[in-house]
Amino acid sequence: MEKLKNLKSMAIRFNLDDGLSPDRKSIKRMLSAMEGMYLDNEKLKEMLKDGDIVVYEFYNMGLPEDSGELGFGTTILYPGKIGEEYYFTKGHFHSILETAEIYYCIKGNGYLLMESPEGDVELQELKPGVSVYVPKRYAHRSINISDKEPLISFFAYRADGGHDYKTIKTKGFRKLVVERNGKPELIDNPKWKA
Ligand code: M6P
Ligand code: ZN
Repeated sequence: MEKLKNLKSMAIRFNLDDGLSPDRKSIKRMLSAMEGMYLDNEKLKEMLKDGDIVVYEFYNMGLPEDSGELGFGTTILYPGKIGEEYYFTKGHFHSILETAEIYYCIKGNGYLLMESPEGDVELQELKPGVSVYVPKRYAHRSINISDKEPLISFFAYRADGGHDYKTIKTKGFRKLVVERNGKPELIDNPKWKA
């Protein structure tokens, strides 16, 4: 994307109901891009036979990725499950590990799952009006536990923080949030590779 030069202030609208912006194009994460990330990958492939779907979408303002700038926007994570696992975002460490991030939940109900390289796990509930501070060094993943509403949050982090997906893609998170007896439960990831 053409870098914005001589940056002036800008006003970007994010709809409080659906989280979408009329001022920017969103980045869509399709179910096909999540292959291998859910416990029940066979179920995912079966679902794909009925066609690909948007699991979540989010925004990148295309600001210069330097330490003085902020990356910000909304993430809209749609409701759904694959087997007993709720829809989630891929999850990532930041390329500059010492990069914190804030989330502010606008709508829906879910969790932010976080874990450090040393294996410390943090879980915070996301509900409208709740802001969550994601500490430096923690990978983070949003999880939507609603069966009808999207989980919509606003986020901000240092623009050059970057995204390291590799570690999570290969090892997954140590913990998963699944639905058991109609309720969300935090369980050990049986597939987690040390
Ligand atoms: C949030 C922010 C973004 C991130 C997006 C999608 O909106 O943390 O930086 O890109 O979620 O999550 P992921 O990058 O893990 O797919
Ligand atoms: Zn992040």
